[in-house]
Amino acid sequence: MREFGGLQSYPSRAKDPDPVDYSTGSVGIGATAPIWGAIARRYVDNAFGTGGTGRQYSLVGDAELDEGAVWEAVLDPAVSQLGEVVWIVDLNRQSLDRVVPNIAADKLQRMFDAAGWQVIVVKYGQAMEQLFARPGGCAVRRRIDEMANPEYQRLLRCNASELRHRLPGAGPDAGAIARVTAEVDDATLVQAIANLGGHDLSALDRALSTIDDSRPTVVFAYTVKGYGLATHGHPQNHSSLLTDDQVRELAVRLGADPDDPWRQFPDGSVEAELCRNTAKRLARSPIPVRSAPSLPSDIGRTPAGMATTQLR
Ligand SMILES: Cc1ncc(C[n+]2csc(CCOP(=O)(O)OP(=O)(O)O)c2C)c(N)n1
Ligand SMILES: [Mg+2]
Repeated sequence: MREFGGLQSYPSRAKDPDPVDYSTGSVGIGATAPIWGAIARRYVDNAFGTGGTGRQYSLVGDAELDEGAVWEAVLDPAVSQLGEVVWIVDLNRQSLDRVVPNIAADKLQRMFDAAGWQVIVVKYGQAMEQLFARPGGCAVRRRIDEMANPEYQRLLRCNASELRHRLPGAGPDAGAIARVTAEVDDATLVQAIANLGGHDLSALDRALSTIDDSRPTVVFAYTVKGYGLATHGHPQNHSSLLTDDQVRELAVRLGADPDDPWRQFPDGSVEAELCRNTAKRLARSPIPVRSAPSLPSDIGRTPAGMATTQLR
């Protein structure tokens, strides 16, 4: 896909088919680059009055928060003044090749809060909330809230009967939880367990509408890595490819044709209209490719002898 000019592994202003606002790379860069963008915009606005307006969004991985550059930025007093900065943390409990045993989301949230950021948490989606709203459902919520990451992650790979076996656990609420899981049908149970807030567009929409632009904002959006794919939630699913059979199964589920994967929505359909309007909204003027300035290979000052500040 990359070689054919498709989406790159990292957003790239030079290589992506559609213009992107920031080229990123290693973890940490995408979090902090828009902060520099916000500072630069303010400078341009102060100096020339042409900086424009608008938010600076970053999508940040939860394991990306391990990067030192992230915390240098969060602690910087100037950053707490940048109300246009919004980070959305994709909280999938997974890093490159493992389920992070203790992501301590509440500790992270307190650290942002202490640095003057607005903290918004989007934890559960509607299907999960409906499960919690059933009689006895608060016991299910408590159990999931208190569960360690690896145990929750294991539930994502279970069918309904395995869920009914594992979910009650061994605590005092086991009976109540078993009763709730007995009352819902298989498909509802399996779907509800993986229904985290980051996959619920209306929950995300509500969260984004509460952003207060007077200070930077971080949205902790709980998700499942590889949501909707056969590999979802699997600890080794980073960059993993689907088998041909899995692609066919996915295509059937999406109403797509695996032999014609690039087929567009029919002209005039609601979907085609939505795509067209979105493309229009996101369009950017093309970025001119400039040739690199030539650099001298010799600056005429060949060092001779040795000089050091470290020796007497
Ligand atoms: C500076 C740096 N260190 C290490 C890596 C290797 N690396 C690639 S992805 C990744 C973890 C990604 O986890 P997360 O940010 O949670 O994103 P997810 O894959 O869960 O979406 C790491 C450590 C990197 N790309 N950059
Ligand atoms: Mg992650």
